Amino acid sequence: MQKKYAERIKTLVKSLNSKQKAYVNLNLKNPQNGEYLLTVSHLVPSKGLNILQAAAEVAAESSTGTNFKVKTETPFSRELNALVYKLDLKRNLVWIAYPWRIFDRGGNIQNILTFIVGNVLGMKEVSALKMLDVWFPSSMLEHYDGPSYTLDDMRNYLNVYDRPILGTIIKPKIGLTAAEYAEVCYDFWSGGGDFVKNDEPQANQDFCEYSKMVKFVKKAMDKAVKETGHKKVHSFNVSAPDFDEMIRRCELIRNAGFEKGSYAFLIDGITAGWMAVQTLRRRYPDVFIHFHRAAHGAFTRPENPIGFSVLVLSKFARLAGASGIHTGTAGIGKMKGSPKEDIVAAKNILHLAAKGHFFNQTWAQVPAKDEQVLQLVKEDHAHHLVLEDDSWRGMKKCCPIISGGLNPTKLKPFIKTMGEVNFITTMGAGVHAHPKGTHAGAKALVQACEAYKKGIDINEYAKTHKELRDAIKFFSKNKKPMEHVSNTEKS
Ligand code: CAP
Ligand code: MG
Repeated sequence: MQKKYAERIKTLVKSLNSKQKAYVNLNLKNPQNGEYLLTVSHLVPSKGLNILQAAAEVAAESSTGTNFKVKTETPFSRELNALVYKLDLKRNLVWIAYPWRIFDRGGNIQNILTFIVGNVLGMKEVSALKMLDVWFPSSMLEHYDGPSYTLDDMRNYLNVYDRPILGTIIKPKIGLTAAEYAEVCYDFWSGGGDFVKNDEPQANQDFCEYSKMVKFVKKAMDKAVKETGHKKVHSFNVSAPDFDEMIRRCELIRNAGFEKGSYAFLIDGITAGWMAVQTLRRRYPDVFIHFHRAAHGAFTRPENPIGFSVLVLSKFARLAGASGIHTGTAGIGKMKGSPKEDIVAAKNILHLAAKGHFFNQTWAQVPAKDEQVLQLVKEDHAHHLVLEDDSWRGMKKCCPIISGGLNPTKLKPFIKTMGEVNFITTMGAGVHAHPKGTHAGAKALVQACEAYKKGIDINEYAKTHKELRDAIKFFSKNKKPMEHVSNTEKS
């Protein structure tokens, strides 16, 4: 079997033209030596090409090349070629190593994505090209921002440690006046909820003028904090037509009297773009940067043969410095998803090390095997001579934000699927469709969380908690038809 496979590989290599040969090295020594960003993609070649020829064309187009070998190449430029270094012919998988020095200096995520999932997604040479996993060497990580204000900071602010942060999105998605919007915020916070977010398209609409919305939310928050004795957070959507307007909205919030920690900046990272995400991270390291991923489906849906996975999107969000990104409900809510996709993504952005679909990623900035550096760090640890802060230890965590068709009856099933409580959950309809309204919806969510923490079955707990009882009755009776569709099923 091995022999036959080796023969097939040899034939494929022989089929390469001189240009393609420069983008293939199936004997690449130690691709994880720190020089390369590594990717693995599912690739189906278009008619007339075999998988290695198509992969070589992808490696060329996504690094130094184009469709013909050019006379202007130099020995140095050839050193920067991306290299196809591994194939799995059975599963149509290709591994490509990118010398990460080709990327714009200064930690630019937009530039990396323009290289590796830019033109190549439109190439004639492939009929399917989906990046499934990506691997960053430790040596690369220290050049990228990573998160600054994290879930831990939010937990400290809210004094909430042993459960998910309980949130909502104000619904209707759009159409409330600023005062009506703030009322709903108050109803949720006074019902015991921690976190409210603007919905992803909420901006500066004429019926809900931005500065008024901010002002009224502040009033609602102050009232709720006073009455409940608990801190609250509001995530304001600062996505805007241009950077100046985005910053204006941020400054408007920062000058509205909110205390540090009580507000987050939400950015529609796909439609507003990576520069917006990184601008917010760099300008406001003391604020939770909330990456909403509206439109990600164009790249990530499982039935979509062209694009990249939720894992790849989420890992780049952490690299860019998002404090949190939506990672999906593993199919428990209304959106397409599966534990294999959504939970793997959530774990990879939350922890210092995690298994991906193909790579084990550590986010430590000191290469584990680099004895000398580790020795230095040990000394520093003892004498604080070399490094001031401990960010060398690793890129800070990025918080999974779990949302989309959830309601109190789905909280425990999701926690069990996730296997931990380190996430923010935001339930829109799951709170505001409650038969007794938002305040009761918030109480039902809090009660569902209490039941989970006490290890009491939710139906048992509902016997003595009427808001939860009403929620169970309503959401169980009104199961959406799509909820019965198994989430791994191809749509
Ligand atoms: C959820 C939501 C979120 C989606 C985003 C919505 O509302 O506000 O934007 O969850 O999906 O507009 O649908 P509901 P994802 O709670 O009422 O469903 O988190 O998968 O990116
Ligand atoms: Mg939304």
